[in-house]
Amino acid sequence: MKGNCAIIGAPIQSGASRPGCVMGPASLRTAGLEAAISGLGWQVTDLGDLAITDPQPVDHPNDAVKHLSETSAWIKVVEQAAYDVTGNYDFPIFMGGDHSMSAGSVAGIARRAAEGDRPLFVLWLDAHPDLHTLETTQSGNLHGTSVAYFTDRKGCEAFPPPAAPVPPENVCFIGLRSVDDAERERLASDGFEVHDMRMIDESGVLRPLRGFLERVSAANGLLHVSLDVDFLDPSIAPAVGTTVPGGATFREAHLIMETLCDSGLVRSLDLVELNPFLDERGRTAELMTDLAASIFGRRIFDRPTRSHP
Ligand code: NNH
Ligand code: MN
Ligand code: MN
Ligand code: MN
Repeated sequence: MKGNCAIIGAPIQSGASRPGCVMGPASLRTAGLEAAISGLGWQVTDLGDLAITDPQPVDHPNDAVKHLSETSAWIKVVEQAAYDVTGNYDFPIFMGGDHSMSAGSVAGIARRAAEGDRPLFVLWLDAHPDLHTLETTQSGNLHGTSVAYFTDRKGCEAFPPPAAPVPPENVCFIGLRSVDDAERERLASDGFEVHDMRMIDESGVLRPLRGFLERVSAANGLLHVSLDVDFLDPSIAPAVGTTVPGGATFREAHLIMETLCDSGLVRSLDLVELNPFLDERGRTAELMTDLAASIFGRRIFDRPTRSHP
């Protein structure tokens, strides 16, 4: 047995512009996530779906902000679940739900990591940096605020206070290609590690990823990976409300997952933004499941191999 994995659903869609992410966990289960990972030698427990009860009304002066009470309530529930599950399992997978889920999952994992005196690092695989605050968001879609929230919360005070903010230097973005002005400023000034799609075109995915993994390893850090469907090119992953052309290819995405697996540093994973209402015959759910399997050890061959005599 390679370890204990928990899968846990957070059917939240209040942070996204288009409804449908509520079906994300069900779609990943239908695609066979549990069997894919248990087939690789892990013991997998499906903890079911989280739910919110009775969201408290929360207001904000920025009138653009949408569904604040509901999203705040979700962040609180997911944070507590992430804190609990990281105490009992080697490797939890959080199934979204839109990306506001990760405000809670990262905050809860960070609370756990701080107790164990290990620095938490976050790999954010996304077309977007999700660095808006409640003050700067123009769309009002709160899935665009998760990273701002768990790194310092300034401007996100309407959300529950995070116990242990993640330092921006510990967050690495790969795949960016849609960045708003307010986010651009923070990316330039706050010390995040940033690899946009042009850099991936120029260097490939391995060079930036390996550099980041070396930093995680040198710091004896724990690594959380947050995979937004729109990190992937829309031609292979249509099931997301915010497709952006020019995303990661099938092999770039798998190579990242395979390299993450080899590193042995990853302790938790978010699969977010899957909107099954927009999918084509389940192909995006299957791809997200296969990418998760790659992080858990699925590979074409066991290494080392010799392709030439
Ligand atoms: N930056 C945009 C906004 O705040 C888009 C955010 N949408 C995402 N993020 N899908 O991953 O509205
Ligand atoms: Mn996102
Ligand atoms: Mn995105
Ligand atoms: Mn998105």
